[in-house]
Formats: sequence, structure tokens, C-alpha cells
Amino acid sequence: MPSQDYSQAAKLSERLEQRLVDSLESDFKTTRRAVLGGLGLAGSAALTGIGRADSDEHHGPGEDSHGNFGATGEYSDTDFDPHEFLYQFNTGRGEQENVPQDVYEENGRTIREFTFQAVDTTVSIAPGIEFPAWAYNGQVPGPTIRAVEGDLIRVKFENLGRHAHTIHPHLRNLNPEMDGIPQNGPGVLNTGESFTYEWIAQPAGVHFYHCHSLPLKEHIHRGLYGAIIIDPDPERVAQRPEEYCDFHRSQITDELRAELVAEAKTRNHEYAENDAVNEMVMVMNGFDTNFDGGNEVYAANTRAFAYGVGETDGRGNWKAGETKRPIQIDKNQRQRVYLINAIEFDLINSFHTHSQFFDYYDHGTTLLPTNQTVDTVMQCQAQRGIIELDYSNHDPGLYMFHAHQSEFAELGWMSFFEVV
Ligand SMILES: [Cu+2]
Repeated sequence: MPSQDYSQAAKLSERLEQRLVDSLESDFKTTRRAVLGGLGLAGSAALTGIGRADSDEHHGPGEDSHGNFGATGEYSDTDFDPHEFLYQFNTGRGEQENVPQDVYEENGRTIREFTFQAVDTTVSIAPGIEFPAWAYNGQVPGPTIRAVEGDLIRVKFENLGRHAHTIHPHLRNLNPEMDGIPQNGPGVLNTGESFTYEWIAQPAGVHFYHCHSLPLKEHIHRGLYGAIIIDPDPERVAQRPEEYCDFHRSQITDELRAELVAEAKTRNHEYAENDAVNEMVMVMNGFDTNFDGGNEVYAANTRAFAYGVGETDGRGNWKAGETKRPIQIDKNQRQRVYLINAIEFDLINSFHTHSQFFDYYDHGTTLLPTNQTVDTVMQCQAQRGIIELDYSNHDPGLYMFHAHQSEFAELGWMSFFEVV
């Protein structure tokens, strides 16, 4: 029987969430007054543009549609489930219904093909609070793409949004036309235009993709970003082990080589060794709900407190918490988090675990940890890495993890693992 008082945790989550919803309501009022009073938004042309784009999207009885703040409680829209998103890897085998995909061979190379569409939509970021997003395939973060080192990732991209967009991959991409920036190749894609991006999956690691249209910070912050995971190829690791660790080739022993290859197998979704690891994707993000150039809501995977505590009997049975609940993990399983910082407006973000220390692989490009036994890592904008956790010695119960920017934690980026 867990020793923690679960109802206490549930009450605290509820209180924080109510405070967040209340503060958002007053934020909107402040903005509305400022705009009506002709004060503008600090004279920034870019920000004024954002303000206009936003007000375009609210028709009918004016901004009062903003006032639809729900009580604390569940999320009502079911388009996106942050709990499902944790485990949704698209490898070309049709893992996600709203992401057309295929995997096939071409000239001896594995092709993983995906169809992405940019759309304007709204996403739920707190109960009753919608954010006017621009999104790949209607979801924020965009779909997670997963390939093996050396594969070709083919993304058929169509822009159905009202603004011009691209897809820029953080990969070692040898063809400038495929970089997804306004200056190269097809440039930005206007409404109705399409282009097929092709990227070699390299290097192994956890990477980032995002729209690179201008103004950049708006196109990213609105939701056009996601994760690309490149699994290391164990055969390549055996041949070039020095590329996957901090040792020089002359220092690689047979033992180390074997260790690196074994580790690569746990990272490669095509190997049985990978099945033994519980893998999750967490994209740290934030939302500037009043378009003043600062975030009001923070989250891992878009929804504030989505991995917080609702009502539970303390044995993994939930009375409420269909859309908000801790991430349940098996204490005997190795836990791996692919972590990406997609935040705008704040320079850094972080990941901190309570009662736990973890290994960290910066950018996920090495097979030996770059930080060992730490309980906090920070990531700059677009930085990412792999976190590996072992709870096998811990008692069952709730273990918190959150951004250690205290403000981010209180404004949504606070979560729990429920170790069972
Ligand atoms: Cu864009």
C-alpha cells in the first residue's frame, strides 16, 4: 500500500490548476483593456501582427468567446491525448490513424514515408482554455517520427493553413533544398502548396523538427514542431563505436564495443531488446495565450498538469482522471524519456525528478551518458536529450517530476510518475 496520501496530491493539483485558470482569465481581461485603450503591444510590429492574427480567429460575439473558462476538471476535447502521445511512435507502420504512413524498400534503402498537413486549429491547454494553434496534422506537438539510422525519411507535406509554412529538420541533412527554410529549395509553402521532403535519418538521437517561416518564434510557438527519433543501427555501432561515445578509436576495447552494441539494441525499435524498455516522448512547450511575447501556460506535451494527480484509490484505479492522471510505470522496467525543449520566449527549460537521479544523453547521440546520476537537466531552446530512469528500488507511489523553473511548474509543467 503506497504510503503517500493521494487525495492530498489531488487537492494540490486542483488548486494549482484553478489558480492557473483564474490567472488566465485576468490575463485576457488585461489584454483586452490594453488593446481597447489603444495602448498596443509595446510597439512591436511583429507582436502587433500576432495580435491581429489572433483576433481574426474569434468571430461572433467578440472576445467573450475567450471567457469560456471551464471549472477545474477534465479536458473536454478528445482530439489529442497527452497520455497516448507519450507512446505514439510513427515508424511507417501505420501507428497513428491521422498520420498516413508507409514503409518500403527503394534501391536497397528503407524508406519511411509520412504525410503531413499544416492546419489552423485550436488545442486545449487547460480545462476550458483553447489556444489558436497552427499544427502539423492537427496536433501539438506534431506526430513523432521514428526511423533507423541510414533510412530515408520521406515527408509529403501539404500546407492547408492560412500562413506560409515549411518543415525544418534538425538532422545531418546533405541536401540544402531539403532544409525547409525560406531561402532554399521550394522556400516557404503557401496555402494549398505541397512539397516532398527527403532526409537521411542521421545521426542517431532524439531530434526536433519545426516550421522555419518568419517570424520564426511565432511559427514555432503556435505549435508547428515535433520529435524525430533516429534509432542507432547496432551493426554500424559495431563498425564505428567511437562515433557513439567520448572515447577515441584507440581506446575502444572489445568489452566497450560489445557494451555499446548492446545499448544500441535497446534503442532500436526493430530489436527485441527495445521491447524491454518503456519509452516515452515528452516535448516541453509553453503557450502565450494573450500574445504579449511571454508564456502564460507551460506543459510537457501541451496540456497543463496532464500528468498531475486526479482522484485515485492509490492502487492505480481512477475514479476521475480520464484526461489527467500520473504516468503509470512498472518499477521493474527501465524507463526512457525522449525529452525536447520546444519552448519559445523563455530561454531555457528543465526537467527535475523528485527522489530520483537519472542518466542523461545530450541530444541522444551517444550510447554512454553525458551526465550521470543527476536529478536536474536544463535544455536551451531546441535542445533535447534522453533521460533514463530506474525505479526498481523505490517503493510504489507517486514521484513528482517537473520543470525546476518554479514558475513553469506552477503554471502547468508539473507531473507525476505513479510507480506500481
Ligand atoms: Cu509556420
